Amino acid sequence: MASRNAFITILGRPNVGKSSLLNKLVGEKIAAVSPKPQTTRTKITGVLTQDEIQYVFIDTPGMHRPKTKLSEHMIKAINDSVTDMDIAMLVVDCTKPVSDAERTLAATFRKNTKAILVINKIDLLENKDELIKIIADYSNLYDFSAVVPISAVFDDGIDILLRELSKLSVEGPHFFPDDIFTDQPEKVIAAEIIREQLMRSLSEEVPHGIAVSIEKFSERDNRAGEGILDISANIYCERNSHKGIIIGKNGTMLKNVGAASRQELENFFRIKVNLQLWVKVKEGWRNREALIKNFGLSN
Ligand SMILES: Nc1nc2c(ncn2[C@@H]2O[C@H](COP(=O)(O)OP(=O)(O)OP(=O)(O)O)[C@@H](O)[C@H]2O)c(=O)[nH]1
Ligand SMILES: [Mg+2]
Repeated sequence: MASRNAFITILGRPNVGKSSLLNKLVGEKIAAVSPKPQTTRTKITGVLTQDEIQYVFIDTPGMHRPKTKLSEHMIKAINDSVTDMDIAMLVVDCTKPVSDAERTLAATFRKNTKAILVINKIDLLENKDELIKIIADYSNLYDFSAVVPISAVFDDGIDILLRELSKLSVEGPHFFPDDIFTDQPEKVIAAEIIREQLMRSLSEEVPHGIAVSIEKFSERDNRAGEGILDISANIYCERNSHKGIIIGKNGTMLKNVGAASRQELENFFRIKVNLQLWVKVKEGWRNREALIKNFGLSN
């Protein structure tokens, strides 16, 4: 059969479950997920090849009103993704009413944009009849090719979503090797795994002001001949007081984040990991272009 492809941009407001859905679709945890809005900061590409069809998913940061230079870069990442977009997947949270973020995103769709409305978190609906009104409200935004209610966490409706996406695929080459699921470098994935744990463990403004950079990433054999991956990472925060919070009383916070990160890193890289974390301060880096660029967060 002739090969086909589908380039799909995942859009939506913060915290609706875009990255959770991306991970579910590609079957690997490639994007950080957390209960806090604005977890995703850059475009993340995920790839799924099923027989003749290759799906390329672009996860984007949640659409929000920018408050820092970093935020402006995040919005730019969204805007860059919607130009030349073939297929849009607008992800919404069924427990939230239509917001300006969805209106703004739908307004970027051109007449010929094929868009699917994905209504996520349906596991949270007590009464499934509520879906009818939710679908009607969101359907006013655009003439969607399909509307698919799902639960990314409970793997409900994902097969139906893929079937709808397959209908929108077009004849054409596979742009990635068939066995690849992301084009993100391993170091970036490692940094995101650590940042995800920090997002989950810290509260208020602290996690949003964190950047993680991998200083060492190398494999060796220990004396028993077992493979070990040595990873050393710097955790940057915006203030001295934040540094204290990240390290925690007697270093417990950092120790717990380190233990949880190491576990996740071992799961992902399927090798024993030796992890070292260092906390450093870069005053107000989210408003400093050079540092944003340095952390790989500018487009
Ligand atoms: N109950 C429920 N929770 C979900 C579902 N999908 C995602 N979540 C949760 O919603 C929260 C946000 O998920 P993310 O995948 O990080 O959301 P996002 O849209 O990528 O968020 P940003 O990157 O901040 O834009 C996490 O706590 C997820 O576990 C779902 O189907 N059901
Ligand atoms: Mg995300």
